[in-house]
Formats: sequence, structure tokens, C-alpha cells
Amino acid sequence: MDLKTRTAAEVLVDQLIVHGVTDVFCVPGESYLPALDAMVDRDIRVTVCRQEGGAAIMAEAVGKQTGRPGVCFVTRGPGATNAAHGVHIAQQSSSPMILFVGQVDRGVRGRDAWQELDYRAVFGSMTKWAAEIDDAARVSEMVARAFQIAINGRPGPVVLALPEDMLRERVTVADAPPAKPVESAGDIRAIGDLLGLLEQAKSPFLLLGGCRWDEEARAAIVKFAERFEVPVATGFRRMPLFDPRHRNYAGDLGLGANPKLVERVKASDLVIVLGERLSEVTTQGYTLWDVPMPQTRLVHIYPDADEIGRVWRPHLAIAATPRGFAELAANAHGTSVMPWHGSVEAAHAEYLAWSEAPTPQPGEVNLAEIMIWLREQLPADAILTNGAGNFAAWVNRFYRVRRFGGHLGPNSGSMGYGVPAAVAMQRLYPGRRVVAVSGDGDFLMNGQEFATAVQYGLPIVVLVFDNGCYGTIRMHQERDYPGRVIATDLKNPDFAAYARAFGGFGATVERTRDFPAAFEAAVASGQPSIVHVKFDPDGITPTQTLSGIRAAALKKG
Ligand SMILES: Cc1ncc(C[n+]2csc(CCOP(=O)(O)OP(=O)(O)O)c2C)c(N)n1
Repeated sequence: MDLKTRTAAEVLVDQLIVHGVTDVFCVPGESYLPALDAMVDRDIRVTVCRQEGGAAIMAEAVGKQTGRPGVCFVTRGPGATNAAHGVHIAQQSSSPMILFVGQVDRGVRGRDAWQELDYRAVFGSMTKWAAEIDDAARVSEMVARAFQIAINGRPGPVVLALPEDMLRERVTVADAPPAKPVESAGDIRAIGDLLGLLEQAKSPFLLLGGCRWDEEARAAIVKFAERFEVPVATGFRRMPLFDPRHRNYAGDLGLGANPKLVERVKASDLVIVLGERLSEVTTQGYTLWDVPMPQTRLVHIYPDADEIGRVWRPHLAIAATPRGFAELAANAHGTSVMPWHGSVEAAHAEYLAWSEAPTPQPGEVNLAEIMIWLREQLPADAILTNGAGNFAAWVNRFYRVRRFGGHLGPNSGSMGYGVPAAVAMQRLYPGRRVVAVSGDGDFLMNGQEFATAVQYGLPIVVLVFDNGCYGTIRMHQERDYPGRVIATDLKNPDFAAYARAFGGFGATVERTRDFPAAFEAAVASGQPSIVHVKFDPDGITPTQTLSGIRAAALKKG
């Protein structure tokens, strides 16, 4: 085969296309202009963003949603450090993403040259691989390796630095074949061992979470849950892995989890964990069991054997991807004696009792009623995104994610996620309704990406739940230092006017009953929209008030 001579930048872009990349999110910089130029007239959609933190979150969201690395390009030191926000989210969320960063010319490296940064040192602890491509002839090899690493085992972010002079060099090299996910089902004996444990169990429980899932795996695990009559919970920010209306669903084991669900998991004598890495939030601050020997039979099925046993010694460890394992599990036959079978109904009833009806809230706005309206009105394939703050407790408790990929949140609890994630989702799925749920503090961390939605005509609907404070921190403050308020009050802009100033649609809601009309007007506008919902800060969680928390703390002394 005759190979043509290409610049390293062209080799890089060709390699992205070989890997099926359709979207690149970026903030431009002079350091990687050759790579940008190589994207002109190519089959790649470039989304130019307003801040690298937003661009990196968009790439993370693509990785989380598709299982294929989201791709982000940023410039040297200032761009890369801004983008660190999204890289850390990808690391904690186990989302595949690749961040390409411009780098100074090879000839001046090490002089603390203009915007120079040692990427290996800076990103070493929050990536699966951080490297610099020194040799133009190795671009295709290293980019393919970046994809291979990002998607396999426990997926995560990769950072590749691109010295500018290297990008301009001309080389004659072949493209590398695309990286593929390596699936593993665990060995057949492990399934036998699992069935043996089920035979001895009195109160088994299935916990789903993490990555390496797809719609087929999700459907297969339903069969397993039905056959063995086990109740199922989803881990923190993994609600799309099981239909909440299914009779086996027991609830979401995340922030603000149903105490009855937590008790049920603790009381189970066999907990089968599939895909979930057993993070701090899912395990309720590592309190589900004693560390390191759990007082249950723990079966941990995870794609990366190195993650198994990080905190707890499992009774049975299986290195397998959910995709590989779920299929095997769906076809497993075993015990016909299932003394626990009534627990499915009981667990689902507890979930419904927890999530069905709204809890009361002081003031004119009830966020539970709004989330319930949304779960009834939004189409089944809608995508909800959110960042971090107490407002998300209403999403976790009252919203119902019916389809795979119907919800995205930062597993790192990072504020500012909802808007950029919504932009990325609307870019990928123009026909689906995409709604970002934000707090007032949360929104302004990356609210500037509303401009990106306007630029590309993306009709996302952003809900800004405004209580005039960093509510989560105020709640902790009142609990630990009652009445001593500092650094948690916010003087906010008019978010509806903000939307209009950017060229979108804005509406303000101050009573629950006005929400449906405002939301419908936002959708009808066909524009990127913000619905600014002002609510009483006293209603700090679905069940607690700030004044109550303060009074209890003062009483305790
Ligand atoms: C990037 C980032 N910075 C700071 C925090 C700490 N933090 C967690 S929640 C929160 C307040 C969120 O406020 P808001 O968005 O208004 O939501 P609320 O809690 O009031 O519902 C803060 C500051 C964080 N999680 N992420």
C-alpha cells in the first residue's frame, strides 16, 4: 500500500476518525492550531466552548453516555488546568475520555517556557495514562493506545500532550486499527459458585452500578433478577441501569438514600455487586459493612480485578464486565427454592412509599411536586443531567429514569456539570428532550456554556433551583456551627434575563402551580431556555428545614 505523507496533526485527526469519533469539544489555542486545521472539511463536528472546564465535562458526558471516549482539545497550561475539572470527574466516574493538550515546542521544553506544564506530573494521579507524543511517527500508535486504555478495564481519562512543532512535522505512517473493548464474562465456575451461594442465601440483594453497560446487558440482568426473585438497587448516579417501575426495583443507593433501603442492604446475607466499584457515596460513607471483612457474603463482579477488594474482601470475586457477565447470568438456572421471594414486593413497596408522593416544603414552591410533574410529562427517552448540591436530592428521590442513558451526573459530586453535559447530549441526540437541573450556585460554575447551546441552536431546558445560597454547605454549617453563617449567602442575577441576554428563552417561577406553563413555554420556544425557580431556602432537603437543623444543633450545644 502506498502511504501518503501527512502532517502529524493530520495523522492524529485521521486516527480519531478511524476510532469513530464524531464530536470534538474544545476551546481553541495557538498551541494546537495544526490539529484544528486538520479538522476543517473532515467528518468531525467541532463544538467550540467558552471555558475548558465546560468542554472537558462535555467530553466526559459523551464518554459516560456512549462508552466510547469523549474527545476534548485544549491549549497549554491555562487551558489544561481549567480542563482538570472534567478530567477528575471522568476519573471518579470511570468515564472514558481523551484530553489532547497543546504543548510548547520540543526544543524549549524544561525552560518553563510560555504556558508550559508538565502534564505527566499534573495529571498523573487523575488519569489512567498521561503522556506526551514526542515523535510524529508514533502519533497513530499512541492515539490508538489512548483509546485502548480509556475504554478497557475500569475506564477513565487519558491525557495526551502535543508539542506544537511535532504537530507540524510531516511523516509517512499508516493508521493504527481501532481499539476495541475487551469483554470478559468471568469463568464458568464462578457462575456455578454464585448459584451455589444463592442456594444457601436467605435474603439476597443485587446492586448495579459503574460502567461497561449497554442496553442488552441491562435487559439481560432484568432476566436474572426476575428468575432469582432478587431485589435490585442502583448505585450513586447509576439510576439508568434499572427501570424504576419494575417490580424488582428497590431504589437508588446514593446521596439521600431511603433509610429502609440502606437497612435492607445491610441486612442481606448475600449482596451481589455488578459493575459498581463500591464508592464512598454508594456505600453510605463506607458504613454498609465493617472494613475489610463484610458481615455478608459479598460477591463483587467488576471489570478490573485491581479494583476488587479495594475496601472489602469479597466472598467471591469475579473479574468480568457487566456486558459479558449479564448475558451469562441471564441464562443461568439454579435453585427453585427461594425462601426470600416475598422480599421483592416488600422492597419495591418501600421504594414506592419513598418516592411516590411529594414531601411538604416551606414556601410557595415544592421541588418534589416539580420533579413528579417532570417524571410524568417528559418523554421516556428524555435525558436529565444535574450537577451537585442539595437540589439533586429531589432528582434522586422523585424523578424516574425509564431508559438506559436517561440520566447523567458527576460521580465526583462536582458542581457545574449539568449545563455542559446537557449541551453535549443535545449535540449527540438532537431529537431528544434534554433537561439540565441546576442549583443557583451550581449553575454559575459553568453557566457560560449556555452560550454554546445558543451558538449551536440546542434547545436544552435548564432549570435553576434558586434558594439564594450554597445550600448544601449552609446545611452543614448550621449543623456544625449553628447561626454562624459565613460564605454561603449568594446574591443572584435574574437567571431568566441571563437566558434572554444570551439569545435564549427565559421564564421565572415563584409558585409550583406556575411551573408547568413555564416549562411548556420553554419547550415551545424551541430555543435554549432557562426556567428560574425561586424557592424558600428553609426547605433544605426533601425532609428537613434549615431552621430545624439549626434548632437541633443549638439544643445539642
Ligand atoms: C466544584 C465544586 N466546588 C465546591 C463544591 C462544594 N459544594 C458542594 S454543594 C455546594 C453548594 C451547592 O449550591 P447550590 O448549587 O446553590 O445548590 P443547593 O445545595 O443550594 O441546592 C458546594 C459549594 C463542590 N461539590 N464542587
